[in-house]
Amino acid sequence: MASAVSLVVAVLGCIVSVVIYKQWESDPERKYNLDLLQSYTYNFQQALEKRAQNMKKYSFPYNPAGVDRRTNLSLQEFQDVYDGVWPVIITDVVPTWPAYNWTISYFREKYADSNIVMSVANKSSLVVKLSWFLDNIQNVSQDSWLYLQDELFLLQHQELREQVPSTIYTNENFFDLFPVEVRPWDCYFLWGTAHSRSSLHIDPYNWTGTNAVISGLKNWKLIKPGQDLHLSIVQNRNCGFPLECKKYNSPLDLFTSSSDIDQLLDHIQFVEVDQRAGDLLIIPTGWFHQAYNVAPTLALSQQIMNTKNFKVVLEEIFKADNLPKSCLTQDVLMLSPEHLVKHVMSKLSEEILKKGAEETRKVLESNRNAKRLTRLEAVNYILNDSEDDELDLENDYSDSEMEIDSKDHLDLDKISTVNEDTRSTPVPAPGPSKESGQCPQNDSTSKFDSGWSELNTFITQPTSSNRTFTEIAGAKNMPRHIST
Ligand SMILES: O=C(O)CCC(=O)C(=O)O
Repeated sequence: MASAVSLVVAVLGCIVSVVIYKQWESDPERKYNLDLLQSYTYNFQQALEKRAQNMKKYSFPYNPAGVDRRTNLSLQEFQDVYDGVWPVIITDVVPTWPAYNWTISYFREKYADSNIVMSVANKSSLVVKLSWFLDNIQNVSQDSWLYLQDELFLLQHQELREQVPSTIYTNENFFDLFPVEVRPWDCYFLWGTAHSRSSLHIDPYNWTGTNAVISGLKNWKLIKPGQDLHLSIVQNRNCGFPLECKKYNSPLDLFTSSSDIDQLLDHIQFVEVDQRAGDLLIIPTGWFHQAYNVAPTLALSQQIMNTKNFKVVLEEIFKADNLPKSCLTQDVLMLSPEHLVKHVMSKLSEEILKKGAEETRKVLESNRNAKRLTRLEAVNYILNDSEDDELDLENDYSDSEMEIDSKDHLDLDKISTVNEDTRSTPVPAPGPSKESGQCPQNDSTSKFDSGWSELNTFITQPTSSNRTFTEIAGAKNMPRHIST
């Protein structure tokens, strides 16, 4: 009798344990970060299906194959239908920005003499006076165009940066939790002549990109994730940033007319959209994109890492060997996205942070000290159209054109100061011991790293074997994107 009771108790005990375990296992909070610890894959197909479901909650007449133009879009609907999955144009935000009033005459009056980084038909990047660009803004052709692409211009002119406020769609941004030394610069100044264009790329760390057109007109080709095998992506390239990332750029120019490009465009799924003055385009993680300026166009691009894409971004950071996943312990399972990002950042080595501070200092200095082209030099350079003949003017301080304008002077200390807030925030899940910010590689915990190098972060169908693409290049002194 006693043994029968023990048996029943044991069986009941087992059943209860299984039920409790099942509940624990299916608790989304409990398993929140398990996928990241193992091998994170963003399932685009699933995200599309969820989007289709979510669309039913709202009455908007969506264009499921195109880019919707939205006003009064609630944050909830943005998150349900677009964020992290499908591009959208918001039409009622940029017109409220002070920056929307920027004109050529405003820049001529206040910044004519400022140094700015310019690329010439995607072949090379130079530093010129802004007035030089403005003088030549109409002086271009299909093959010879100019594009100011400067990540530091607004950083160096805080009074301009302040005219670009945040939006409800971009308020949550975990890049703010990155140590300032490795935090991506946050407002890319893009002023292109007619015919200028970006490369075909995915943004660094596969972030979500935003692009605000202040004046002019852009045409975009945005390629649905999962088709990278058709895009001749240059393999095995890194961004070269202190916080490294994989670079996914294509040499293809979707805005040239050739039978190969026409065939490709017949074959792949992409959306084409015009972005007018006042439009804010939000490009989700995983979408290759290329922009073409139909007319002279002034735009600002920024980046978001938020609840929808933070695992993709973190995966890219791990993938580029900035730190091993073994730095993270099982304890991170329960962390909120925000705490998880802080935790990963707290594991970056001092070496990476030092490199970040040093790079920033060097780039700012070289930009400030750059020799600027004289009008004749620039015209000759453009006319010579020489692909290999890159000008290396940044370090040539001997020319009489060199000037350091005190009005452009930047407070370097401010920029390279460690973000005490982020660095000192206690994180609930201490990993392996961290000597001076370093996370030691520990083979005994490498189970989390298994299959790491072959990891596919982005899938579109359950059977596909697509690689994750997060890309960017960088003009030689511009550690961010869109050059080839
Ligand atoms: O406006 C452009 O030229 C493209 C910008 C872009 O793709 C980016 O900032 O990632």
